[in-house]
Amino acid sequence: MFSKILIANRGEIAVRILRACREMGISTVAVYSEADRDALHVSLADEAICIGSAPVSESYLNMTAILTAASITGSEAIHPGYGLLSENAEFADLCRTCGITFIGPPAEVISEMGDKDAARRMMQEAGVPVIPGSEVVDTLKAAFAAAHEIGFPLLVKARSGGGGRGIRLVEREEDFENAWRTASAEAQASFGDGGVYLEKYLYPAKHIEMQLLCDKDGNCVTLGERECTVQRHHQKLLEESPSPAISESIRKKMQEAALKAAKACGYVGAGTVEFLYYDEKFYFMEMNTRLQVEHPVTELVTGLDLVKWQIRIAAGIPLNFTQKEVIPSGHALECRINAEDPEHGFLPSCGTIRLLHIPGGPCVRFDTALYQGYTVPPFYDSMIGKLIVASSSREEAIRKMRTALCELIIDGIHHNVGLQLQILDDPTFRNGTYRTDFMDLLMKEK
Ligand code: MV4
Repeated sequence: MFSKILIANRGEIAVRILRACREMGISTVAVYSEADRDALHVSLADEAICIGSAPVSESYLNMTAILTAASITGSEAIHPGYGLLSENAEFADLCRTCGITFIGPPAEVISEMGDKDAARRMMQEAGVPVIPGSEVVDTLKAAFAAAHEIGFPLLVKARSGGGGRGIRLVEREEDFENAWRTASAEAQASFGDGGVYLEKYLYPAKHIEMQLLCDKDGNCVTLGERECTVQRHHQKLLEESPSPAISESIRKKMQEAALKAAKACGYVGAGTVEFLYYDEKFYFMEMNTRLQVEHPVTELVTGLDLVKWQIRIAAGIPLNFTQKEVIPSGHALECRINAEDPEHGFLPSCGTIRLLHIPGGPCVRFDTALYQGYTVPPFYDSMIGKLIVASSSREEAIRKMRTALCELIIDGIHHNVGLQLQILDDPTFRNGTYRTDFMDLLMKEK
């Protein structure tokens, strides 16, 4: 087992990983930018190294600075968290070259699943249903031919995109050429790869993802699904497990498909297979090769600590349970708390936390890096915490979440607690039939 781990991240996920390490008796190294000098993860770590200035390109994405910090502190492993370098195959490979364990899948798997076109092809060959679509279309002629076969509306998706980045909706044929050219140019600018492919737009649908845990001996288990359909501008707002919308037989088939996906790419570590559920069928969308923001939802219904299992697997320790022993129970909900101003187009809000009161009680968890007096900097993602609750039924969990949201106090910045309450109170959310058009419809009501 590792004696020292460097956490190459910030905010709530850095605190989350630090806690897991401390519980395992592993020393911790935090890295921070000049803007994060007063951040919670810096004070909680055993050691902390300033790796650059505020912009992520100068600090949290600075691979050389991070690897240097790992080297001078004698860290044996690096946990990348989510976002940032967590799905950067080059970084995973650099860690390997430096003899430092990257806590995640092999670089090759990150690279394969990061190529959304190759991933789709691999899944098709493995017998996993994929969304009707095309391979990369790099000429206008090929693009139009594929578009005519798929039909409209369709999505143009960037090969190197993912999680909502590099997606463009095309409703009509007359808009297609411009959309294809623009999407490709934006992909080239954003990802250094202009490759785009087409997918039939399945709408409205549900977004359901399956959590996987695979060790280095080839043992792979699924830990149940999470429903992540409540999204605004491709940013997840609320997640829950189990999904209120799928039957036991669909769940079993989705689990089998997720295991096929893991086997096909030789997955190791914690991973997530994202599906779209439409017209009572499910389709592979993409595979995330990192720990997800919403992992606590799975932790609360399975009782497993996913971060600790990531660390154990990276250290070569095999799973000590089988699929039959994974018996999710109860219902969990997560509401993402963002520092943004709903009265002004959800613009990011920063400032000093004057008063912070965190709700509690049975199965109420608030994952955050906030503390009273902390100043939220303007440089990073606007998510400042995740409120996660669990109870015996979905109705009870919704009631518990509502109570916790009403108790939560974050004075000093704008936030989206009001919007979360509106979501929870909506009849379509409450009856579980909400789909990908949910937020558009809800915002129209406002
Ligand atoms: C889709 C889709 C429908 N059809 N792809 C991909 C990234 C993720 N953030 C959303 N994604 C989707 N990809 C095809 N071919 C629907 C979604 C989707 C969604 C779309 C619009 C509004 C809300 C959404 C919530 C979840 C998934």
